[in-house]
Amino acid sequence: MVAQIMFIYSLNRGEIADHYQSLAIMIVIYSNVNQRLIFRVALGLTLILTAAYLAVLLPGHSPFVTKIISSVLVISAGYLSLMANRRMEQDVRQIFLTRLRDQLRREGAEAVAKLDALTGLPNRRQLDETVKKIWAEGEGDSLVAVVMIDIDHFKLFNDRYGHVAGDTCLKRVAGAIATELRNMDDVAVRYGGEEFLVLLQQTDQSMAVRIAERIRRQIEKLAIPHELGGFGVVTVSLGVTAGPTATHCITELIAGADTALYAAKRGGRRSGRLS
Ligand code: GH3
Ligand code: MG
Ligand code: MG
Repeated sequence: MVAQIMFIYSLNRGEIADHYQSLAIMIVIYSNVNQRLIFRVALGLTLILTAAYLAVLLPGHSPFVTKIISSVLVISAGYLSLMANRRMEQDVRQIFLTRLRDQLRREGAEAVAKLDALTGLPNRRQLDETVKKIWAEGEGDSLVAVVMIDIDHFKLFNDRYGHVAGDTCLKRVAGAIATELRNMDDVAVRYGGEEFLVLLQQTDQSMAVRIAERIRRQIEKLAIPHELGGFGVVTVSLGVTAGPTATHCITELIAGADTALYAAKRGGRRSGRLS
């Protein structure tokens, strides 16, 4: 368009031709501001348009003063619209970065809110989400097992060794539980104070019992001293239930595992640890 304008200018000897620079200015503003070309492209285009304009204007027929004024106007329009283009590009980048940072912060905060602060295990909020997903995706043919784990005589442990040692014990027990989970889909959750829940997918009762026994032995192997616990080291009692998602909701499975757990507790914590 600038080439066309300058071509017409070179043919037109009338006074009106001296004002053609206003059209070139509009084209430069349009490409730099309205089209929002990326800065490098806008800069290159502005240089080419300005050079083309000046190449025709300066040797042309207009009076000297007109040439100076037109040149200054076109160059100023190019410079100012390029500055506007650059500012807009920076603003867009800034908005993008701010949004990205906010999103990452939000996602980070959400992830942290689903973790237990002491043990680093997922908490009940995360459990609720996982449960919703399993029951929604299972379409009735999924087999799920729940293992409830409760540290034996933990109150006595706190009384004997103090709360800080109690916290350390909880962390170590949580770590032992987590390391015993082999399947990516299995989840270990800190369910309450000294209670943990393990959710096993596509696992039947006998398999769940074997996994629970593995967890129990692993915790015993930690050999955390517990003088008042009755066994010399920290032990846990466990309860297991399994069932298809089609006929069991999570509340039923947890209630079943809980009943089994308390039967194990009543059974003396040693002999009936698994039910
Ligand atoms: P049982 O063998 O029947 O399970 O007895 P218990 O003493 O383990 O059970 P009880 O429910 O009487 O006591 C649980 C204790 O767990 C009491 C509470 O102070 C302790 N506890 C709960 N959460 C935490 C925690 O975050 N840190 C520490 N150090 N102790 C905790
Ligand atoms: Mg308890
Ligand atoms: Mg307990």
